Amino acid sequence: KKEGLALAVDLGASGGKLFVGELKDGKAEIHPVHKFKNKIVLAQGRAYWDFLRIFDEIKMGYALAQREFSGQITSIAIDSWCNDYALISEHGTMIGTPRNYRDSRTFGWIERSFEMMPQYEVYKRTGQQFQRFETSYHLLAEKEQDPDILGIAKELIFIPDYLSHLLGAKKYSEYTIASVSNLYNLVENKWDEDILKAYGLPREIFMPIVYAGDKVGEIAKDVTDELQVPSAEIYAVGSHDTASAVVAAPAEDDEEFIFISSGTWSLVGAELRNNIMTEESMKLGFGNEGGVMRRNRYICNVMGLWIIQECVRMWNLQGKDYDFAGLAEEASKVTTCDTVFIDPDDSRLFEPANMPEVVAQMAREHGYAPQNDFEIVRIVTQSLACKYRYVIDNIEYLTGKKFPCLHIIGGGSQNTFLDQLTANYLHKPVKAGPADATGIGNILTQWIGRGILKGLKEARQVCAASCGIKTYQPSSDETFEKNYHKFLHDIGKA
Ligand code: LRH
Repeated sequence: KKEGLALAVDLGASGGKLFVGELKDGKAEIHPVHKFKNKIVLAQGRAYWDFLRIFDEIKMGYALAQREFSGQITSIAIDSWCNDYALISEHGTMIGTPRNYRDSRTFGWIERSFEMMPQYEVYKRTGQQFQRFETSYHLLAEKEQDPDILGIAKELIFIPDYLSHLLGAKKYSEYTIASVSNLYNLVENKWDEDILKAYGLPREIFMPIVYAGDKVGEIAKDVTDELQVPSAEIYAVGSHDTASAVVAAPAEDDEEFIFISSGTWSLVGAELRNNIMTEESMKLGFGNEGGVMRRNRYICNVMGLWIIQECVRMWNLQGKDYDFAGLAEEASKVTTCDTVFIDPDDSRLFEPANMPEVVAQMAREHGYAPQNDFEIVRIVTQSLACKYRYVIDNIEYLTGKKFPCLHIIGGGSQNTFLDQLTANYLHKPVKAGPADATGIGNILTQWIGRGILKGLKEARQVCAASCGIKTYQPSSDETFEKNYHKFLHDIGKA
């Protein structure tokens, strides 16, 4: 009998992945067992998730995994993007279909909320970045636009926690995902009653908190009967995918380090022991996200590979057949526009759109008309690398620390062109990998919860010993520094 087989369900905005983890001689063997696509579903201008299909894929993946591993998987945990939630009626039915965090209903709500409670008053409590897709703004919009729905809701459960509940777990909010709702008081470690009161939101719908590593239930009989496979224990891990990913950052020790969790978003941050909740930190756009084992992820969201994903979606609708690796390769050969930059965090890039045209328009505003698709990818990629440098300079300034290298984890770490450009602009070595950091972090956390690993330090040692990490050395070419200053000038930060 195999010991410790754990199944991770990792849901991202563009797809879900299931992995079985096996611990052998101090190394983690990670077996991908199921994969499916995920996307925004637009209906009458509203943006949703195809929620029940996601649940069904999880069930099918669980059955496949149990069959492949002869019914020996003994634990499962789910993580996903953050912010989005299901509302539950008094008798336990989901009300409606969960919205996608990019839904346009939150437009304007950041500013409107400051009239209910001033910005720094909120920051001193929640420590979060102010981004329009946060739970607080969705709830404010929901209350105004759909008061009946919030009126009958008895419970609010975040997406991964609700999926766990549908499998058989109790109802809860895991700490890392609660912490990024902008409604959770990080200092007092509880839902912030004053913010909820100021916003006119009901306190009763928010769930009790559990922590990553806690056992929260087991797969229910209706599910095992349907699937005809054995049950397994359900664990809470960092329900917020970024929290799980950072568990698998193969930092050499468990000291503080900088990272980019790179996927649809680029989460540029540092794992710290303390929170930084000063006004300056707020103004520079940093948030403090609750981490696994109560670490702090000091983070700034950069728009990330979403921009390229949206370009690819549009190009493929036009009948082109691009893949990410091929595009990055072609973009790396472009020599015509290496000093053309856009601000990847321009608000025009947030919602689904004809992205190649939006990027081209932004480039034209800086005096350059892109000639082809590869130039568009080149401009986005080098702008991302520069934005990373800008954020990391700010982290070093605000923490007063110098970090020797940068870890890039997540699917985006496979973009070798972006990895190398980041090293060049940052003048630091980049350690890229693991690509499946979130799934691996999810599994490592289950092992901590089950007492198989002692804690984060051991988890990271296992991860570093198991995953091939690729190092990119910075170039000594001085034009990168010169171009970086052009970037700062172009985005108005010079
Ligand atoms: C990444 C992520 C990120 C959030 C965003 C909404 O998947 O969880 O940390 O800010 O989705």
